[in-house]
Amino acid sequence: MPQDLKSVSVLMPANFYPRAYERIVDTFDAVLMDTPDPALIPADKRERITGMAALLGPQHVPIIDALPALQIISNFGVGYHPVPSLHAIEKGICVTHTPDVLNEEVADTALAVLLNTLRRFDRAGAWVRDGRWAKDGNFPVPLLSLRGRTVGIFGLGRIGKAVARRIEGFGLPVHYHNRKPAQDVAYPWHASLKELATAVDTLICVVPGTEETRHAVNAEVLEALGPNGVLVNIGRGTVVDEQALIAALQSGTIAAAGLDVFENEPNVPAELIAMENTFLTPHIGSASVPTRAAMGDLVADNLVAWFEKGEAVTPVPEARHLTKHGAN
Ligand code: NAP
Ligand code: 8YV
Repeated sequence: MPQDLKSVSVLMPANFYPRAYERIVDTFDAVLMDTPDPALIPADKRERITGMAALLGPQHVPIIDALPALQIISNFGVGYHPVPSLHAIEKGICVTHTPDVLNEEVADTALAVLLNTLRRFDRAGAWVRDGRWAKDGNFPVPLLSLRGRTVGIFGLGRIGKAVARRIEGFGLPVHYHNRKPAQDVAYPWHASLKELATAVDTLICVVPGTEETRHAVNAEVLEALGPNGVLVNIGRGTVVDEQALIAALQSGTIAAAGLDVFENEPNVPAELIAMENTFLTPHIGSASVPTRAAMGDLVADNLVAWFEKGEAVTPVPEARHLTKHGAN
């Protein structure tokens, strides 16, 4: 018999993303807690909390360990932090994420970051707003262009393919590197990231942040990209060795970088901020109200499906074997 969802206790940050917050508060017995500190879990809820919604990070490990009845964690975002997720899954707790609903939005952002890095529309806009057009004359013509480029995609998955379709629309060739060739595309595949970087002059990173991808974009890869090279990172900050990138941008090893994600968010190295040849955005890949609402709906839908039907809608690949039947 389906559970009365109002009797299901779900832990969630009080300042959670609006749609997810509203849906969870309306549907479940929501337990609100902004700081993930086990000491703050109300004593009468500790044994009762079976669901959790979060933007999962390593700080959640003690919370996971403090909730003996926890069955499912619904993560806001397609990328999921490997540390708390794998820790939870090892304990038999299902972890879900929000794939597909943000593909096109994030791909739009990737192209916006790439175009701004090359053509500096941000600074051109400020030139008008700051009255410099009338005062100082024409906006200085940018050195770089998208024209004639060959684009490499590191991580041709759901979002990577949406980026590739856009690049094709801009009339440019696409190459890629995944661990294995994708079945449904004809773009040239390269067996290593260095081989990809050698073949292209524009590298867009859309891989997840895992142990395997940590600092995959290093000094050697940047050297292979070359002096006309442009790096865009829309995946995870850990994928790029930031110190190697700073050195490559300072020395002219590559021409420019556009970054939406950083190693130690929200802290961005002062060197990257000070440089003329960087375009930086504060992790806004999926940031529009409609897309964040779709993500919020999927966060809530995963919890509802788990407690009503016994299976999540979009478990992360490592949790696909978990069902409510096998949980606490
Ligand atoms: P996805 O469909 O799983 O695609 C990931 C791709 O990366 C796959 O094609 C995979 O191919 C490849 N890959 C994984 N590990 C690799 C490795 N070690 N070496 C080479 N290739 C590897 O994921 P998605 O939905 O496109 O999302 C990708 C990532 O984008 C997310 O994990 C998240 O970190 C990031 N993201 C960022 C934002 C933002 O706001 N900036 C928004 C959404 C997502 P193989 O398995 O064949 O290697
Ligand atoms: C963030 C993202 O989750 O989905 C992902 O992996 O990186 C983004 O969509 C979102 O910005 C929440 O902070």
